[in-house]
Amino acid sequence: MNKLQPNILLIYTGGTIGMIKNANTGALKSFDFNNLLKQIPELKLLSCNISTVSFENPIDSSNMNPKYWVQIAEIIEKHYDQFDGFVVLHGSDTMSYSASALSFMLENLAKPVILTGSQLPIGDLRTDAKENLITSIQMASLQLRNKPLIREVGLYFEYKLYRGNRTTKINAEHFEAFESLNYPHLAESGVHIKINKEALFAPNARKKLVVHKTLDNNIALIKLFPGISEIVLTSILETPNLKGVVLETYGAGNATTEDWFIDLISKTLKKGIHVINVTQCSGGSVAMGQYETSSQLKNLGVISGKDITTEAAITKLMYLIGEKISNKTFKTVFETSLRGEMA
Ligand code: ASN
Repeated sequence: MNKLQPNILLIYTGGTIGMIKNANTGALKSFDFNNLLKQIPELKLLSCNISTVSFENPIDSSNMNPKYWVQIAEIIEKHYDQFDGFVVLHGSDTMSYSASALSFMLENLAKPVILTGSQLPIGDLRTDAKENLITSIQMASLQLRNKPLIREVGLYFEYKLYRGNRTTKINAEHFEAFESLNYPHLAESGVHIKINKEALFAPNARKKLVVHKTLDNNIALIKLFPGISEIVLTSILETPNLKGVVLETYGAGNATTEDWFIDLISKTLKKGIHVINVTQCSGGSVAMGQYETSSQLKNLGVISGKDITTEAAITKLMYLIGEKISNKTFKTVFETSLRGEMA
């Protein structure tokens, strides 16, 4: 390796970027990594040393789960000291969940971990994969006084680098597939790469990387809708061993004030199940107490997700329950921004 250049580890997990069409059915399925790399000889021209590691069986990211998140985190942990930056090739479908999960799992991260992928396979003539991959590697290689410039989990897609735990996949068709509505992008790639320095996360550089690997998935996600029935809601909230719920409410954190609903939430909280209020809106924040339709939730002790995305709320809940945070402090810890995921 050329020591004067940053060392970048490319981690291939799967996704459209490395898929090919099944000749008989026309459906896209994962392909092997070496073939993928052959498609981009330009990688050799970049001013960094690239090493690669691949999942043994690359996946469509719709098959993503916490076990794979642990695998990715362990690859990063194992190679953390030898590399200056990490680029994770990942399907776009659940990329925001993985970026959020990794942000919580990698405490005191002081190097870039950039997730990217594409909407069209790398072998396709009109592919968006090459730009996404090449610029992600360049962003992960950026240094300031011999130290990585980006020191957090990012997501790069279609000319923009976002804070990973602030993103949501918003489009299955457009190349611009992601949005970060409550936080500005970290960098933009045009003729030049422009870094939005004030938006970058500043970790405590004196602390060592701690990798958290226990995620508890005894949680549920409930999206309210006008007409949601007591019987459905009750059956979800009575799930054995349920420890937490992300409740997608309306607008600024509002919900029906019908007695059965309030009683059910109250009973759930009394059982020690954490209830997180997040908004169904793509942008904006929960502000319990702003309307009468959220005051009771606030008084009951429902946790405010503020302006967090559902993806970050789900993974933060898995992480904090996995960390066995006490019931006494859980609300305060959840309502604190740990990795820049909320205001
Ligand atoms: N189904 C694919 C995946 O998430 C979609 C993509 O990568 N664009 O793996």
